Amino acid sequence: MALFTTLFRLLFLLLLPLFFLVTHSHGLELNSTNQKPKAVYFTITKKGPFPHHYYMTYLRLGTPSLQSVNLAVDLGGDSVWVDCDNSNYKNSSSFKAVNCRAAQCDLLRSTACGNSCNITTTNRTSPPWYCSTRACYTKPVNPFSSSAAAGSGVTGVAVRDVISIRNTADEDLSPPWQFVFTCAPSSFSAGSLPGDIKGVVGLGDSLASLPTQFTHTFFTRRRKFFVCLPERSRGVVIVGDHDLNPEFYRTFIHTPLLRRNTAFPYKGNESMEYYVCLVAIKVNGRDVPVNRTLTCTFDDKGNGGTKISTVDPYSVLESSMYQPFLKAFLKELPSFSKGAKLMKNPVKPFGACFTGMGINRTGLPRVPPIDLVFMRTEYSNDVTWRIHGGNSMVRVSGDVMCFGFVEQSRVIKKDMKQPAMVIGGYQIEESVLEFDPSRSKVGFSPRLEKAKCDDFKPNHM
Ligand SMILES: *[C@@H]1O[C@H](CO)[C@@H](O)[C@H](O)[C@H]1NC(C)=O
Ligand SMILES: *[C@@H]1O[C@H](CO)[C@@H](O)[C@H](O)[C@H]1NC(C)=O
Ligand SMILES: *[C@@H]1O[C@H](CO)[C@@H](O)[C@H](O)[C@H]1NC(C)=O
Ligand SMILES: *[C@@H]1O[C@H](CO)[C@@H](O)[C@H](O)[C@H]1NC(C)=O
Ligand SMILES: *[C@@H]1O[C@H](CO)[C@@H](O)[C@H](O)[C@H]1NC(C)=O
Ligand SMILES: *[C@@H]1O[C@H](CO)[C@@H](O)[C@H](O)[C@H]1NC(C)=O
Ligand SMILES: CC(=O)N[C@H]1CO[C@H](CO)[C@@H](O)[C@@H]1O
Repeated sequence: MALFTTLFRLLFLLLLPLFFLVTHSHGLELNSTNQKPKAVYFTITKKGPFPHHYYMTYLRLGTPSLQSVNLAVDLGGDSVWVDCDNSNYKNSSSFKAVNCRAAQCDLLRSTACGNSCNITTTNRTSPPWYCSTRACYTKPVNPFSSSAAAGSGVTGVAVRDVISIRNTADEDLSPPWQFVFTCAPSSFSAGSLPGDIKGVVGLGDSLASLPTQFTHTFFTRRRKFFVCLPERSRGVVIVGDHDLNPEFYRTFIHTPLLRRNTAFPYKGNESMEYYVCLVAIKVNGRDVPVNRTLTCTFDDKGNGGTKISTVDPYSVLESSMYQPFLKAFLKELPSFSKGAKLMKNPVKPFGACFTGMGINRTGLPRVPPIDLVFMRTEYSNDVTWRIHGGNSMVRVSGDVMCFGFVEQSRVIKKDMKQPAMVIGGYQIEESVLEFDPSRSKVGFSPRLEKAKCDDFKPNHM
């Protein structure tokens, strides 16, 4: 069974370039082959009020004019979905429904096949504009919904349409490229999406995620992408073979990806998310107990491991690790920031907040450095990634700063697999993360010196 699944996946990966090749030659003009970039570039902005910030990008889709749709970035998301009832992306003339017998339908892990032209709901009297008589029904993940996968039944229809993309020099790349995603009805998001977000861009380790689709569009072998989440200005997702300045690249640490699907080798149990193995935490160089059974392995329900997430605004630790971690931080703090006073009632969702925190000349809080130690790769010892004040402390208001890590029991997510630790968005802001699922590893840069993902462009670093 396991072997079968692996073969199945492999076969898809091998055939994938063919599907995209076919769609290109189908009524679309290829301008010239050297239009094929080595890497494509999407901007990320940070949105939302404290404490529920999120990271947004936009895709430009459809015809007659490309419509810009704001979407949340979900690092572990398995595909891309758009609210096609209630967004700028509407009534596109270049849209094609993916036939439920087509291989692209399998990419989106279709749940059913049927006629979506006679579906009317309480809020809709006419068929959806993206209806199809042989619709490929899909059930994408809505990470903002409190219930996993928004219940049962039909949730979306797989479609294909043109997308505009840019290279790392921020130039539009002709010709219009084809992209496969899910059109979900408004009822799917049902008010769960923050701000003016109209869907989700998944960057997961899956066949239909944004990085995978573009990798195959450009026929590069290696599935690889970089993410830099912004603290304030602009961040980036770069998909493709992006050559970094070797000097900068030497500052990266690398650790293997943990595969949840090795524990659960059945279709449907595979992890599209990115997990790593955290072997130790150090505060100011002193060890905090970490239970590796929790942070590096999965139990028979799939709970455990250390997940990297762009949907969780802050890092989350299982209680048995959080408490000693916080204690160690409080113990070391006075030697960095004498005037810091612990507040009686911390601001939710945090466990400890302070007034009178010292600030150094660069405006960063003076706090003990936190080291996350990850499992070694084949070629190195265990690797250490350091978190400084800019990523460990959250300024809540005026003089109030909070320890930017959250205890797990305070966070409730129904029906979701519960990692032992989540490395959340705030902690990875202004660092470059490299995801290389084809070599099964993740890289972390230190926090960028001028603290600007904005500068993360080719030949600039
Ligand atoms: C093809 O590319 C050339 C040069 O890059 C450009 O001038 C031209 O407008 C493009 N044609 C189309 C149809 O996109
Ligand atoms: C959608 O486009 C079709 C033609 O492509 C047009 O007949 C129809 O009126 C449009 N519907 C809306 C709601 O704009
Ligand atoms: C839609 O129409 C098809 C064919 O007429 C029918 O088999 C199917 O049950 C209908 N679906 C719904 C939801 O009404
Ligand atoms: C239907 O519309 C009402 C009001 O416009 C809204 O409150 C409700 O959530 C919608 N229901 C669905 C399933 O979208
Ligand atoms: C680590 O966690 C596992 C799973 O919860 C537990 O069985 C084990 O006793 C823990 N080990 C330590 C040293 O706390
Ligand atoms: C300020 O503190 C950060 C760590 O919080 C450190 O990386 C940086 O070098 C410090 N800057 C100065 C000027 O002391
Ligand atoms: C742990 C878990 O989720 N196991 C599921 C893996 O997938 C099979 C088939 O879909 C289910 O039967 C298991 O319950």
